[in-house]
Amino acid sequence: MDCDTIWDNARLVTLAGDTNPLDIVERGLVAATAGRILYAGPRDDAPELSASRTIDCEDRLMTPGLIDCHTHLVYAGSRAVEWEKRLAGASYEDIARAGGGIVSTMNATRAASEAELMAQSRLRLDALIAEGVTTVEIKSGYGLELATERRMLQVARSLGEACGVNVSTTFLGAHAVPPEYAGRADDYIDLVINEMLPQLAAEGLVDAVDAFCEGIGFTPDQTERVFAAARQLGLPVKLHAEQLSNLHGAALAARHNALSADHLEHLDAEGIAAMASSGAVATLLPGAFYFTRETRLPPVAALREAGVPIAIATDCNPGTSPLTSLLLAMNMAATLFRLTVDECLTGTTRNAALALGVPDVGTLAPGRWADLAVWNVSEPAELVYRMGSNPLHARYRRGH
Ligand code: DI6
Ligand code: FE
Repeated sequence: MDCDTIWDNARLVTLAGDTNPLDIVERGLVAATAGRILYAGPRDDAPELSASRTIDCEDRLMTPGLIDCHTHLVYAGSRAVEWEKRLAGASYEDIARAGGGIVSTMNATRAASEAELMAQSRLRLDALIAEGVTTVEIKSGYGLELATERRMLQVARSLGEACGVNVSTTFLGAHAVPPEYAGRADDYIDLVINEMLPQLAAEGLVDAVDAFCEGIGFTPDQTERVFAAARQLGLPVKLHAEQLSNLHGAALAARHNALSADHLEHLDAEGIAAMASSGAVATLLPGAFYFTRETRLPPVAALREAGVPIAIATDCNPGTSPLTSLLLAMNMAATLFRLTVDECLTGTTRNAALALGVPDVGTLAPGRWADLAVWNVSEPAELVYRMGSNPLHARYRRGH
């Protein structure tokens, strides 16, 4: 069988099986053509192959390219000074209610040109890529009006092309109420669902729709209206839910067959049951938990018991999680949330792909994109154990 590239002598973490969570192949080989995997399995069982390029992985560990399934990495400015106030005792909510928080990043992002947004955001994406990330979800939500929401989504698409990353864009117009709609949240939701979302969807800029269902965000009823508009446009939904309180957002998301419900520190048994029956992914965001010094843990044991797939992401954003390391996010998920190594690696590959509704990535299996990460380690635990060092040896996206 002719193929473009063979990666030989690798310990494959395929995540392609249904029995052993990581489904490791000891002396493995991957073959790819036109960017897609032809074979991934024991080198001794491989078909006769003739490749134009052979890469000897010298017994290194190979995983699918990592997937960061929840980021707000396109934005301008910084919230470091606001963070100093939080260190001195002000709460995230106090600052948001005083006009800081998301709205202060909104002001900086509205003022930034496309080139400035691109330059500032690329630094964050490059940091993720350096750790073997090949797929990233990028949300809007710092424009809160059509022109800047459009610019954010255009920059997200351009970053994918410029940096060789698969980008899933998510419209998060329902992130906060902009000052010009202060006290008129329902009117702002009218703008989001009747003008912004249809227009941006028609321009091909939207892969999914999200909302911030929270006391300082939007109510379940307002969230419901956003989801109904997404459904009318045939777009999948996901939700920031139960981050600071329990508004039963996860159950609402499950009722709308959401791809995922995210944060979930205040998730209850009703929400877990709803997610288990709908198949929604629980995307945990340990960076936000850590950075806001949250004390209430998401109900990991109950999610595990109920069979809800768990994903892990950086939630890279200037307010609650200025984190651009998915490896550190895995370490936090294990250390703070007590996830296992297997759950952490599954959560940034196979389950992260489920959370984005992108079937072509996240496992080493025939037909998937040849998005691969080769590591200078032999044990999967090494990828979760370290804090701050980067063991990536090589990254391939669609075979290159
Ligand atoms: N929850 C979060 O943690 C981020 N957005 C959201 O809905 C915070 C975004 C910010 O503070 O800039
Ligand atoms: Fe978020």
